[in-house]
Amino acid sequence: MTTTTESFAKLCSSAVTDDATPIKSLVFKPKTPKSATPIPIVVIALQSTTTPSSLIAQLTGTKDPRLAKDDLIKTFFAAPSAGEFNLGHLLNNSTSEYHLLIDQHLVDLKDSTILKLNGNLFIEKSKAIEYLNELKVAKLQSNIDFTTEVKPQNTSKQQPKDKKEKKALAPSNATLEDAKLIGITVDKALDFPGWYQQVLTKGEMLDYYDVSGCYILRPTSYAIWENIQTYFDSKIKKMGVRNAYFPMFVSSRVLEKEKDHIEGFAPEVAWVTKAGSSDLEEPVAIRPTSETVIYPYYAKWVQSHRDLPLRLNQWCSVVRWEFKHPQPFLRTREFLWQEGHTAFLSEEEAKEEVLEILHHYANIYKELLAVPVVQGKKTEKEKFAGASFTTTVEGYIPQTGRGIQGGTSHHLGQNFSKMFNLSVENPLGSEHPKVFAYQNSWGLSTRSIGVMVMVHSDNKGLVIPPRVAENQAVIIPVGITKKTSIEQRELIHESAKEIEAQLRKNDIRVFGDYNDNYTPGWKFSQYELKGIPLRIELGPKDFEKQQVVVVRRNDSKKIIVPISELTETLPKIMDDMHEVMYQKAKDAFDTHRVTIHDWKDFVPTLNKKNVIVAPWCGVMECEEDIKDSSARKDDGEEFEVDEKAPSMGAKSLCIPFEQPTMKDGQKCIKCNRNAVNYCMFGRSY
Ligand code: 87F
Repeated sequence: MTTTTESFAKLCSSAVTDDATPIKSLVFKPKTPKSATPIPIVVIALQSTTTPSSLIAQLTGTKDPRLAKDDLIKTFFAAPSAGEFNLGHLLNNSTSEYHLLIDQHLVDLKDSTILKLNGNLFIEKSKAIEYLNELKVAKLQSNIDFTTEVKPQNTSKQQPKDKKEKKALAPSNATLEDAKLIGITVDKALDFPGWYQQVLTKGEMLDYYDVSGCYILRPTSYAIWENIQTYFDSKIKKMGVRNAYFPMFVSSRVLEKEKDHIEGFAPEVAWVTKAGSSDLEEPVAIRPTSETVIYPYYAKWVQSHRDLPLRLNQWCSVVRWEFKHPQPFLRTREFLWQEGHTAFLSEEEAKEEVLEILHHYANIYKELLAVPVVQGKKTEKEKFAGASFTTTVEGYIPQTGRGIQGGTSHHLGQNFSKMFNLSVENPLGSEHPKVFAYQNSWGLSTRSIGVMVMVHSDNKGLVIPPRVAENQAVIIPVGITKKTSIEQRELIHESAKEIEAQLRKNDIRVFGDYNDNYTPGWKFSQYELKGIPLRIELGPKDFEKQQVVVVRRNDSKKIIVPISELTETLPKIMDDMHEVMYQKAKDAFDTHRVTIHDWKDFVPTLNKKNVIVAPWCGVMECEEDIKDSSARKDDGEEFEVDEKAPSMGAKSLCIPFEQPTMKDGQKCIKCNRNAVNYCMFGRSY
């Protein structure tokens, strides 16, 4: 036995358990040219599950996979033979990739189920899943439904020629079998990045594009952005902010004006250097943010203190040519945002606005996206270099245990007004020195949509909070069979259409799906995948009782509602859903935001997917030390196996406005200095 399989053996027991569920571990080898190295396919399934190789081929995009012979299994996993191969041998391969497919029936078992492996080894299901999840080089696909029918290849030869044949291939016959292929095939808990990609693309939120780091926002996600816009736009207009639009191009001369602050960002600035085939005389930059575009005009427009405050906002896209791994919504080379830029005569007014805006940001997360955030101030190290201070809303992604910045509101003091000469005569008289304006800038982007998806969506697809969903409800006629008379069928369709019109009149965003070619079951899966908050089912029996069945996407709760009460009940159901979704997310954040006082607890706590609140001295070198010292996944007892993939260190996320009470003489979590406040630290996006 090798050392690695020994560590797997520790998870197992050899005590015979009579009612254990037997599982099989199979290795397949796809057909490859002789000169190529095959990528093996490992299938972990219940003994009772049939695992057709045609489906395995389709899922892995490989050709003709066959059960692998002993030599391949020896080479890849150092197992003595195919017959003796089990989960433990996967640890022997830490360098070359392989596919790993996990049976849905296995994932669906209770966590405490005891699984029987070959070699008379027994392991608890939860431990096995956790173990599989940690495997580094596996291309993991989980929740595989091995009963799924394999889709025929769509070659022109196979296209149905006449109407009769066409009908035979219509979805009402393929029904749920097809839905299973179209649905999410990756478990959120097992392969979070793979799950995120599937949820977004199959949910029709977004599509990939042929420029790396750029994505298409499809109507479903753009509608969410529009709802955020409508909400925030009305809030800032009430505050006296006006919208405007400035050009997207910045001359190098103007961009240079902000030299000190731009310096660190310079590598990310994208430039237009050509028109057609000829070089531009002077290249122009594409705005990464608009301070340098806007402030020269503020200086021009503000001539007297009566021209202040000047408060403008623009909705636009910006470009930052990131080189880090792009992630839809979270890190993209072009993204949509709003940027507010304001100038005041007094510092107090400006500072008041910074917090008011931050409060609106927190409410976009809480009241629209049902996502909890912590409000606070950035440390000197993490603030925007051009700001006198930066405030932020910080979110949390449970599956990765990482913090994520959700929006920032900066007080710029007089830093920019002095640079751009944005000044007015002193209202006290010309004998007094001129006053430079006090400025703020603030921004929130489409990243917020990514956070919302990561927090709420599940293995059935998107879960969109009702207040931002493009469509809040879908009406689906159900229970219509061959025996249902034409009259009855028409009555149900008409009633559904009436309900639709009535709800729409009351500003509920609803549509009906009356397509007879698809079964209700197929439609249910489709709208679950797309995250429509409510499904309204209307069948013959419901019609008789003048009621509908309302099903909530977030928790599958079913509620019977009299048709006459639907318009008043649906908003209440949606408010309750929102509350439940928010509370669930808040519980996750609250239980994973851990207050500690000893450095020895820092890394182990961090490694349990927590963010940390700890007393801190406020010294930048100490913050850097915390980041460096937490960079490796060392929980104090065991070092990470894969030295090449060290986990990132913890950054300071913010100094939360809501502070635990500080004990007299409390020391910093890391150094010997006295603590000045509690700071939230975490691995972050
Ligand atoms: C990337 C390239 C060039 C961030 C950049 O947060 C410049 C920058 O100035 C840059 N990335 N920033 C800071 C943006 C500050 C501020 N701007 C207005 C905001 C909110 C909206």
